[in-house]
Amino acid sequence: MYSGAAAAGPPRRDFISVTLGPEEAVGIGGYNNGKAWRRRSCWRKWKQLSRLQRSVILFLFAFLAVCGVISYTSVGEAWKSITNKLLDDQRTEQEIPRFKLANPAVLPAPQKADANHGDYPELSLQKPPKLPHVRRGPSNLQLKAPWRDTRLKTQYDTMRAVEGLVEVDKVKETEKSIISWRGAVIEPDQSTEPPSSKITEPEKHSSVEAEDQKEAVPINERQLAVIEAFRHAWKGYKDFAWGHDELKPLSKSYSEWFGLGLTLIDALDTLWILGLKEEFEEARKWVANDLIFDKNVDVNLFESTIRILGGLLSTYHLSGDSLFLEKAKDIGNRLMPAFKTPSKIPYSDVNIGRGTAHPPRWTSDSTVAEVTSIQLEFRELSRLTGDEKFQKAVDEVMKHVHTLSGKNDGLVPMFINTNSGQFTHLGVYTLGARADSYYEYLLKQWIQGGKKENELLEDYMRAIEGVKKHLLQRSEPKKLTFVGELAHGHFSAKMDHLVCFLPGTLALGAHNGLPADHMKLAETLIETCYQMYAQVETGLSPEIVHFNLHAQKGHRDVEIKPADRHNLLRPETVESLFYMYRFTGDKKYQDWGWEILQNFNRYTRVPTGGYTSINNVQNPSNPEPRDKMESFFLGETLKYMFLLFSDDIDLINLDKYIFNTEAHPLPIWVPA
Ligand code: DMJ
Repeated sequence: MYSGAAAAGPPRRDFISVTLGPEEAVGIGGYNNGKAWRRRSCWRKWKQLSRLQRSVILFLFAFLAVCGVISYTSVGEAWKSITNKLLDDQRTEQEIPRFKLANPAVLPAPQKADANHGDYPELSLQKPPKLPHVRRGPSNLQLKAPWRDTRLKTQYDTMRAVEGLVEVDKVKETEKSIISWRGAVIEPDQSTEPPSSKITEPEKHSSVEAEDQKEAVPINERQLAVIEAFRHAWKGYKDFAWGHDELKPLSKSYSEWFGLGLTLIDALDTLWILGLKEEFEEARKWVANDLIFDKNVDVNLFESTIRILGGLLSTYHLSGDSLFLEKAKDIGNRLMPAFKTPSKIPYSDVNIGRGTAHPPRWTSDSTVAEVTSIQLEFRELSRLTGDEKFQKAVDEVMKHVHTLSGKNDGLVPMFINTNSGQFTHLGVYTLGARADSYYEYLLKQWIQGGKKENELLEDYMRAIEGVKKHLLQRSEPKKLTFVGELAHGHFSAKMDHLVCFLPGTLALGAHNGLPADHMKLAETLIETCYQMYAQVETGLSPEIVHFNLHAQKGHRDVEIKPADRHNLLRPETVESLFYMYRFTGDKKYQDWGWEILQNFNRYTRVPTGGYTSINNVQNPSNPEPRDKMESFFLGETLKYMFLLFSDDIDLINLDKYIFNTEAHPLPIWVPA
């Protein structure tokens, strides 16, 4: 062992002993004599060689000399590059920031989250592979391309770290930009400060460069729990329902609605936002090779617009991959026959292979929410393609509905006739099924178009006044404000879970300059929506609740009828929680969402993959799984969860994007 003790002993010296002979010892003269002698004897030997022998020796000398010169040059080069690399590496290590998990969870990690989520290796910025098919985004976008956002890359890097997949790639000092796997050309992050604990108003940036310099916000534990849930759901879909519409997780099979891979398309932009690269790539391949719209199949205009057209458009915007725009154009064109009606109010169903459309078999009516909640998508399609026919068709519907009689202080009936263009079944008003997204799209179209289309705003403002006047009541005992229904002058204390989109929409309006009392109403309504979960045995909301208007001993605010006690994994409450957190920064909204996620994990998660709707939210010991995972669980519910838990306001910035009613973000044409 080489130790301090050895070093302290007498110094050990290695040496060679040389004995000098008398001739050498005398000095220089003796040495010179020997050299002259050796030279003479060599010359003699050379002369004794044949001419051939001399030529061979000379040739060998020449050859060795040439080799020597060549190898000197290449060794020199190699040496130079090694030296440079070492210098580069040193610089890189000093300059590349280390990502660390910040923002520890307030609540404990979910039961089923991966055990090692707490161990986050330090990692360096990596250089993900460049994908050949990914192109930069559309040239006619008025927005900063979303894929320049360093935050999206940070999420992907963090995911890779969690999976232990990160390879530490050294980034050359000269390399100023990095190509992310999303096709985004981005600048390396300058710093990785933990996110601020409060969501603040977005800063206004004068240039793209300024935005690229902004600090990245790491993914936190709750977001990781959402990613874990998503992957579990995706596993079920991939194993048992790949390319089909919906997963049946218990029977390990699938169901078809349109036969168009609905879950896969609905989930594309969620995959992107969650940073699930491999899954996105696989799904993208399916879209490229297997998504064929030329099929003799009837699809519902509204559902295929919000899920398929909306999903493809938003994925196009996020990825910049023109494949998705091509597919969006294809389905958009195939849906257009729906508008060929006497009134221009579209039919509910279209055969996308044959190019024919029709109303449901039993009526010539369409649903009001359906014909007025396809506008964001068709308008955006016109803007991207330059073909105004899409926008013209849907704008006409809105203009027509704007002028119709039969409204009650801005509240609309649930049906509209495709022949006459008039409302039918007058006198019933709800913000739930069949009318809900009419209200949502009034506001959202106004925002999408740069807040210029006054009729939309007028209709929205009037409708909210109508809600306040006719539909608001308070329950007992907790005095929760809820939105009921009106049927021929009679108030019903019934509220669909679907109505829980409203607090989020009201908050979005207030954020965009509408009256502050909209925000107040949003705050009271989101509390009610949360109670629709909290007051139920499983902590999950039923499809419909009835509120108690009179205090009764032992009764809660929320009553549930046997026919209404199912839960379809719907997103509306989580959606509103997301908006409320973004606009207030109040962490209670994140905590409520976290409770809901845990209850989904507790009662709807199927061990072999996927989540299922349940029949009975009131029975924790047997919630009666329904054996179906709706596509909006991946398209909406988990996406809004992920965004709710994020402290990064630029992760789908609400001043730049507007979510369609299926949670697919589309650009605001004139962003704030
Ligand atoms: C989704 O398809 C959309 O959110 C729609 O607006 C309402 N229904 C489901 C989710 O509940």
